[in-house]
Amino acid sequence: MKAIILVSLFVVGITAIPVQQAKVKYDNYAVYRFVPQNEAERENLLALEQNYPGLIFWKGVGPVGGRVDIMIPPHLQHEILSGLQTVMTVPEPMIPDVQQLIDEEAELNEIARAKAPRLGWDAYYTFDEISEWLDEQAAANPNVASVQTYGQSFEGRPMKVIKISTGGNGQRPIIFIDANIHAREWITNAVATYIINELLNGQTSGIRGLLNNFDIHVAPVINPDGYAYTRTDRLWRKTRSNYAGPLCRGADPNRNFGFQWNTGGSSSICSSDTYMGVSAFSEPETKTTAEYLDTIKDRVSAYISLHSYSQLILIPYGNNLGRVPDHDNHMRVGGLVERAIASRYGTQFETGNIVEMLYVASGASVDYMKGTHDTTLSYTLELRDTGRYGFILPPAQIVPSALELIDGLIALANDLKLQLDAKK
Ligand code: 0X9
Ligand code: ZN
Repeated sequence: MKAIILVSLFVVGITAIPVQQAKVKYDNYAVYRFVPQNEAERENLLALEQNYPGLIFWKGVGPVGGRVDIMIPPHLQHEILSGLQTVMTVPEPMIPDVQQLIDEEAELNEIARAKAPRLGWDAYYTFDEISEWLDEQAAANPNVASVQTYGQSFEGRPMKVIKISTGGNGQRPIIFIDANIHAREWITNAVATYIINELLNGQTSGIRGLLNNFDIHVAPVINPDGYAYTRTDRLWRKTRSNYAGPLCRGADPNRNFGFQWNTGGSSSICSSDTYMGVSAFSEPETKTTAEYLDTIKDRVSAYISLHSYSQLILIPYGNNLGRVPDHDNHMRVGGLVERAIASRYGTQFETGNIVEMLYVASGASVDYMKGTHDTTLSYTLELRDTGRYGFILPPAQIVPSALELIDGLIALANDLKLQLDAKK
């Protein structure tokens, strides 16, 4: 008996000690942008993407003429670049030292957080801080906001959505926003919480007017474990599960949704950044998010998935289904959103079908909503920038990114209201 207690104490003891993992460093890792001019160049890049695990593709290979951003570790730079030089033009690096950007971001974060330790928008905050802040917002606005924990991540973190409604007895159409499905895309959770704050506490009419016609549901971090892990590895993209075996961590949650899963643009190799997972909805994060969405499916009239970077408004589908039947309507509304976004600071976004604009990618949340639930408008928004900082967008750009996006959302919602009224 004594022995059993001792053993179990020992087990509890070791699991309870927080292990401080060494940070993954990217000293002298450089990001290069290639734009394949013909099929042969495109295939060369594709071969690198598929066969060279040491390279991290910030933007994967798409059509001829599309941008491909590759982060190359210092020890591979000579080999990769001299190889590519024989077949295509090799540009100067877009980001010469990724670690320098990460360090600068960390420093700016620290300064801003020392000034304003509560959640704000001059810095990026942790998963726990965001999660707690959501609960505080609901508690402070009990008549308009509620938080639902609809599931748990692989490592047991709460999957939370905040639901904002100013009336209508649960009958109003819903605009649903997901963010941070990709762990390293930090700007997306910051913009999502900014939107929530404007809806609940905003002083100007702005986005609050939308609440006369819509309920708005925001899930600001739908990949909690991945996001928490970006404090160790700033460029982590996937979840943190280990279903594929002890040596492989995580699947790409935006390749794991159960609509046309594994129909192109996702990898079956578990170490790949676009690993599809062992099966559709293998990841608790995608499974529980879809289960939540299924409960509100008939009311969701716009689904927006926030990503970065590239400044794109992407329309499903991401596989060979190609354009959605109402592609023209998505293009038209995308144009309105583009103009509204540009009206504030001139930031240029571009609208189009995902495969035509970017690359093939099956298993995304937006495809699930359009394909399974025929959601009226379903978009992936790739926020700022176009590559100067990429995923490591300085915190000073949080507020402008949020403000221009809010202009875009207002344009989208105003048009959506007219569409829904016309259908009545
Ligand atoms: O690859 C993705 O998942 C998204 N781009 S990102 O650089 N943020 O990773 C684009 C997803 C759009 N997908 C579909 N509509 N299928
Ligand atoms: Zn993304």
